[in-house]
Amino acid sequence: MLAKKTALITGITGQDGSYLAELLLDEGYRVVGMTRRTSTEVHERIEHLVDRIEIVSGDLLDQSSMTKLIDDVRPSEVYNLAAQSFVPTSWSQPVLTGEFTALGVTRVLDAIRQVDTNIKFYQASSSEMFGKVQETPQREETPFYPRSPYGVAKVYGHWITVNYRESYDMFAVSGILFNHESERRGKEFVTRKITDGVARIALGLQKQLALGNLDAKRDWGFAGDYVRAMWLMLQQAGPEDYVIATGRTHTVREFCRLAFAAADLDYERYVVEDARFMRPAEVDLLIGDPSKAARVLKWVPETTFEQLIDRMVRADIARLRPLASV
Ligand code: NAP
Ligand code: G4F
Repeated sequence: MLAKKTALITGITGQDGSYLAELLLDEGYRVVGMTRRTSTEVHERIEHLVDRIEIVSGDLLDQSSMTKLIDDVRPSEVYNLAAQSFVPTSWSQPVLTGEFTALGVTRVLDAIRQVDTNIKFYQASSSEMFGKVQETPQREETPFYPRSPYGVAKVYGHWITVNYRESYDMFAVSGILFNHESERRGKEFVTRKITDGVARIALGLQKQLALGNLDAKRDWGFAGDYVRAMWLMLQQAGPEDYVIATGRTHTVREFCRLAFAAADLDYERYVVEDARFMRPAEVDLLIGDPSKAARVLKWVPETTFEQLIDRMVRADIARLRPLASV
């Protein structure tokens, strides 16, 4: 019998970490998740998995904890999902964002270099790196032009991954993922803010929904589909970078229209534009070209935009319904 492969996931408590842990357990892996020390241990997204995964303590800010952890766990694959991932926070905390989201990648890579260069590494890169887009649709070769400290940090994370691959012959890949969402998405991100708002308005718990730029366009997919692409990248014969996207783009306004319609509401009656949610520099349009992923990884997204919105609205209504009857 083949020995079980071990995967170490940084950021296991996040949206993607929870879906990736489910996928790797289904694939027969021993799954180890790194969490950072906090005074309260709320791991809502992985509560249903706690009996099947191992949780270890570490922090992307601390090199020695990362090296010791990799040495103790001896994973065959490392998925580096941990980051300060909310774009607006990267303007209010630019240095911390750089420490987590940029230098954090080097810390993980260097820990692997010191312990065992045969460990495979996945870096969670982002379509935010394309920023003020230089080409449409965006593909693996499209030049980067980041528009936020977060985007700049992710560009660093991308290139340090490429550099460790080329310097130390490591199996290190950068997955350039476009926006992916789910009912587990943080409520500060626009899709979940909208579906949570729709549910509250439908249940009489809220009257209005204040949003920023309704004209921004994103290529939105379902997180459950995207974590499969991460895994597939590490199962290939050689390390390469991939764009993961649906190839379709929609405005925030369109997301609103469909999400409110899913609860038989007209968004124009409830959505108000609020300058507080505008950004100092915006990414106006993202649309990815996932043809390399389709050709090499045989990856295609399974959930449509409409299905994604529908499942998110239904989940938020089900979650909030008990509050409405109090
Ligand atoms: P998320 O829900 O915000 O999760 C981020 C994770 O990082 C959380 O588990 C968080 O732990 C952890 N973390 C933050 N700082 C840390 C530190 N110093 N040490 C250890 N852990 C730390 O993000 P996500 O949506 O799952 O995204 C996963 C990754 O993909 C991120 O790197 C993100 O930037 C990138 N990405 C996301 C998308 C998307 O559309 N979702 C697209 C492209 C790229 P706590 O629970 O302790 O906060
Ligand atoms: O949902 P968002 O906050 O996601 P954003 O900035 O695209 O970043 C997400 O996707 C990236 C991949 O491209 C990830 F790397 C990153 O970690 C994160 O997961 O905003 C989407 C769009 C923006 O154009 C924003 O200006 O929605 C617009 N928007 C309009 N009103 C709003 C709001 N965004 C938020 N968060 N809140 C609003 O009220």
